[in-house]
Amino acid sequence: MSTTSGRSRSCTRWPTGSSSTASLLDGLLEANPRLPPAFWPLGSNPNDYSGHARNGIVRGSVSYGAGKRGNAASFDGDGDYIEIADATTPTTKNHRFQSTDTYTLAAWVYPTHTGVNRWRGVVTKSRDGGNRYGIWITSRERWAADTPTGVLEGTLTVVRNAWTHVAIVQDGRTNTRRLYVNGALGAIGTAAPGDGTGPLWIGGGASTGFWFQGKIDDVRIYERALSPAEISGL
Ligand SMILES: [Ca+2]
Repeated sequence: MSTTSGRSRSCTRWPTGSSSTASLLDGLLEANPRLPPAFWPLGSNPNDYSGHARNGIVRGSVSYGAGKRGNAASFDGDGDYIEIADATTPTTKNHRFQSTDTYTLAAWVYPTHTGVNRWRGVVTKSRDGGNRYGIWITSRERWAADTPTGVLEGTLTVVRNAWTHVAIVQDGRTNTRRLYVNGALGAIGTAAPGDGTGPLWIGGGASTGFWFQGKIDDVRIYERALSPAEISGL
């Protein structure tokens, strides 16, 4: 490991994880260096390992324990979450998207308590202001992609105490937005704007109080549409 500051960061890997995960990330970074993903492996901290310094801040108390890819972040459902501030500089990814933009938001999720007439935010961007997007568990206990123009809700009931992979894929070129649950298409709708300037939250909808209870692992944002095969490999 280099002892010099700055460039030594390139040697840093996420605390725990599989080699296949590393290969997928590295390939994407090389394929599209201008628009790489954001990546929160949540092994022991809320840091972004994509190289874009989108490190999170823990609000309340978040613990780390056995997850899907190494460790995961654990939330008690009572107001604890990770906050990633909206970026304001042009050289830092801001994670704001227009309806004509293409992106993928993906995470592994292990709910220990679900909606039961109450929505729960899993990974949500700018929920409190502007055009939002994000992964939610709805009050009907279903996985969903929420936007200001409508909710894309799957039909499968959320399974508690089990890992489920959830991904939202928006393709601005085809004006579509898809929800994938464990790699399978769960719902499809039209693309929506998600350019609000509020923070990204892992573990809740912040001031809405729709806290997530359980574990979240391996949160990623890509600025391209991952294929179903790629999603299944996350
Ligand atoms: Ca992890």
